[in-house]
Amino acid sequence: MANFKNKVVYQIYPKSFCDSNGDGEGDLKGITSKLDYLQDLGVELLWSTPFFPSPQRDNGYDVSDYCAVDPRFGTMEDLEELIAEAAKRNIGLMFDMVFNHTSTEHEWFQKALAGDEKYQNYYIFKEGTPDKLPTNWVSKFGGPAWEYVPSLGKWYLHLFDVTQADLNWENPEVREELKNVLRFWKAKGIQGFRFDVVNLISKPEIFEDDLIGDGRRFYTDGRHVHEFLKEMVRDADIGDMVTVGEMSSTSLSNCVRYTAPREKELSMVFSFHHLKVDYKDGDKWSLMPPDLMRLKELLTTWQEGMQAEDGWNAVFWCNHDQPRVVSRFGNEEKYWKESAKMLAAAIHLMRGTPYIYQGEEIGMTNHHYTAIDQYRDVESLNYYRILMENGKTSDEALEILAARSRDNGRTPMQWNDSHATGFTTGTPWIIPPENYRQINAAAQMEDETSIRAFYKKLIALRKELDVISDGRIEFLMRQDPRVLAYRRYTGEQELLVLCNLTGEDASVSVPAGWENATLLLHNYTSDLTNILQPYECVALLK
Ligand code: TEU
Repeated sequence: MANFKNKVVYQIYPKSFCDSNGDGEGDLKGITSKLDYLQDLGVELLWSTPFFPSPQRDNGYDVSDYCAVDPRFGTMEDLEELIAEAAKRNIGLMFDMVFNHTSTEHEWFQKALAGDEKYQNYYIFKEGTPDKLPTNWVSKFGGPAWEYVPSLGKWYLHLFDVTQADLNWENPEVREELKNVLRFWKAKGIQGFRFDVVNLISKPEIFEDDLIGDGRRFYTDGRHVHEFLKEMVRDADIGDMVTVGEMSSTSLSNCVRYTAPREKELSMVFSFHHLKVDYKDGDKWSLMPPDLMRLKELLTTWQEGMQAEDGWNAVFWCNHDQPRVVSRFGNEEKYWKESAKMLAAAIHLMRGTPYIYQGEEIGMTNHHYTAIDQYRDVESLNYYRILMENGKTSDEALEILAARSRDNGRTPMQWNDSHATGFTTGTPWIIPPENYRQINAAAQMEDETSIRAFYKKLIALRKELDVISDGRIEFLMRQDPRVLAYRRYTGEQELLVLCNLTGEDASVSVPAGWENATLLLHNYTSDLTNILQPYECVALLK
């Protein structure tokens, strides 16, 4: 099995990473041109979100051809060059497999629409009349999860956008098609795959109304999901690759099964419970300050729960669907540097494989847009309308979007302080935050105290110290609402990590036996005392 415990994965959102041809959108050649930057950082795996042909309703998560490159991102030759150039730098690629649904522009769906029953059976069609939805399930992007096709007299299921039709995994032909996609990309010499919302693939036998929720309990971690994953990994022969499943609203017990080596399913999983601690009543569109105690509890439960059963977490704060962590759980003004470093240390020293999302390593912040025409994301645009329909004013809806929009994570990578952050010579497809003149990669490259230098150190330490990549974990100071504290240990080494999650001083007592330990990492230059300063973090080794 591939070693993914001592590596750090860097996530690239190609559209916003680097534009090589001046059309305002990032592309594959742009990524290749930045490989030296990534090698210098020390990351050994790159996960790129989709660059396959797509109408781009959901920025590439609506795939119309799984085995080709969208011309807007380049050519197959560009991709092969990227793979080869990355390999020279000891960097492996992971591609994003969006197998829960296809774009409605996909050839399969088009054939289904034209009346071909073979292909209708690739999707989830239900006979009916336009006045009666098959079930009351709600789409993740708002509105009903079904769309009526008058020419067929049938509804089709779409858990996401209306242009993202859910595939019918119960059909063995569908599973075979998808295995062929994996075989195709594996043969190109990539190292791994990320599977989009892969715990939603197995739908129930009977489709019924959800009287207590939005329908997710009927298809999340569904009845055949473990079987389907096992079969896919075995038949496509990807058991030796690095695989990560994105698990929507999942449970710990399922994630143990997805990742425990004996199950032969996936290397690791993303779960999102810790990124909902600022959702009021669990609603993403209802603002509340983060509940730090809840955050600690969730991190503890998942770290310890996965460890007990030999499961493996992907550990992360940011991706292309999330607001920037320094704006969210840190302080992007007064303690920008300190809080960004503390948040990095908090997860990079945990048990699991850390993921860095482009720009996180330089402390990129939310964008703070003030007008709806600055937004691009289909979810944000839908919810702006829904929030207003539900009685919010435009200003209130914009305040919510500014905190919660997925576009916060999709602004151009801030390379330098020149035109459009150095991301493009043209007009960027989405407006960069104004702070790129201060916050950019160029400014941090030579600065040993930068956030980037701190990330670089964390990545290097994971390669050097088994206690970080492979040690056990035990949480300390569990009742303290301010300090996240844990101990990692192997037979030979021990690591103590203390992180002040707040913008206020917090007293700690360093546990007995640590007085003479080595100071491995610290985000303040002053001496360590038993008062942790705002967002102070420290790692001690013995
Ligand atoms: O996201 C899955 C998903 O459900 C969320 O992260 C979603 O964006 C959020 O819960 C809505 O509030 C994956 C991809 O990461 C995302 O970009 C795609 O839009 C989605 O699947 C559909 O493919």
